[in-house]
Amino acid sequence: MISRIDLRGSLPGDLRDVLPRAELDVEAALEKVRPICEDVRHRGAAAVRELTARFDGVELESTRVPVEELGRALAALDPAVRAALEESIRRARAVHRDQRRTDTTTRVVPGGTVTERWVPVDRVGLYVPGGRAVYPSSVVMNVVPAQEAGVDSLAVTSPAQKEFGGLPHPTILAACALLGVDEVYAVGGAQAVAMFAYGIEECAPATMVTGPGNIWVAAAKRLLKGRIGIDSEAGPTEIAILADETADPVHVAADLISQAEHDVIAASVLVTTSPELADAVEKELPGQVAATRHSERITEALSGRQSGIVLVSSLDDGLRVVDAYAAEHLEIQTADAAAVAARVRNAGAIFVGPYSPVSLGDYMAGSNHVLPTGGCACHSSGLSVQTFLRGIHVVEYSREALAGAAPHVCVLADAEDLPAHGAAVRARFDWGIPS
Ligand code: HSO
Ligand code: ZN
Repeated sequence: MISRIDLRGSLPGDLRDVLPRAELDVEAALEKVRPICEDVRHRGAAAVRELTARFDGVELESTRVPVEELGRALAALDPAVRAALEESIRRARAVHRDQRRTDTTTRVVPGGTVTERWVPVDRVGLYVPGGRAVYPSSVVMNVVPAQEAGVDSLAVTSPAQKEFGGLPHPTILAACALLGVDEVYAVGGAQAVAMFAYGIEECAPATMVTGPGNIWVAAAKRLLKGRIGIDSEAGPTEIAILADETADPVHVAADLISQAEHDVIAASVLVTTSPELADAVEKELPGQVAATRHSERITEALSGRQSGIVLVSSLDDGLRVVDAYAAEHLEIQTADAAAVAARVRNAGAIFVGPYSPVSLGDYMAGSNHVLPTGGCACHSSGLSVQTFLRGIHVVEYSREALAGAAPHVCVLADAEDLPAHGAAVRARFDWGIPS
């Protein structure tokens, strides 16, 4: 069911060539998405309504979901789901509140200061997928950091669903209500991203669009990036587990399966120093897979070339492998897991020890579950308060402080053959630099 890669000899120079990984061809979707975005740009709400009729089979009177529908969805929400969402929000808020930045002022010289001022973006549009993947937890993970960053205006959009009378999925609406978001649209796909980027009659343009989506949403985000800010492009989900002989094969198998449940192209990778553990996990998988609801999807994900068990000869090699892979989620199930985790350099999030499975992080750890995929964890981080902030440098120098810097400014300006730069300083001292 799952392939093996034996790296117990010496490790290859570029590990990324041998490690399993899914590819998503967003580039190919760009040409299809371009006319959709142009249409929304030029014809606004009329285009969004036509595209919704064409792609979702729903005739919308208005793209905006009436506020009463949010209250209605919350009233009808299963109380256990409500309680779990409330606890998830509470924990996420606690973690994200601590991420808030305070402005810092550095006195560079007497009379010369640079302040870094943190300012939230004005307006965020959050995309929430519909259809097969209904993730109210992702509404929490996107909305909470934006709110804690101090974003004033927050709108959510999710595809219109025929079976719910043209509204987004009711659990999504209820999650919005719990989070205090009352601006919600029933629009999905590339047209939703274009709606936020350009604005339409009933929806003001947003400064940033975040949230996961299908390939059309990813392509529209790539196309419109620059006009709008985006979070990282969400690819298929990944779990890597670094484990030694102390790991419990039942837990390891369950965790590999848990993320394979998302998608047939989801990736589950075990990196281990223990051939015995590898054998035991391989033995464990079929039974657990057969016993779970989405066994077909999971089987396809686990047997795909993006998943596998990688054997290494030492924990050091294992660390090199997981660093090269730069997983979205990395579990450490080894002896002294905290010390091993401290040595990891590349991962979206790290789950340490036997009682920190990825599923905990998906819903209830307080951490964010929107994380970099596809190896992007070597240069990017997951969603956080920082995603929604800009650090603005505020420079304030007195006459004396400028005089002190002036000779150096003029020398560097001349060295770059930009004498007018130096002149802008000299002009303030009657074209001479005071000594
Ligand atoms: N594991 C997914 C998030 C998620 N899991 C939502 C369950 N619901 C990507 O981090
Ligand atoms: Zn998940």
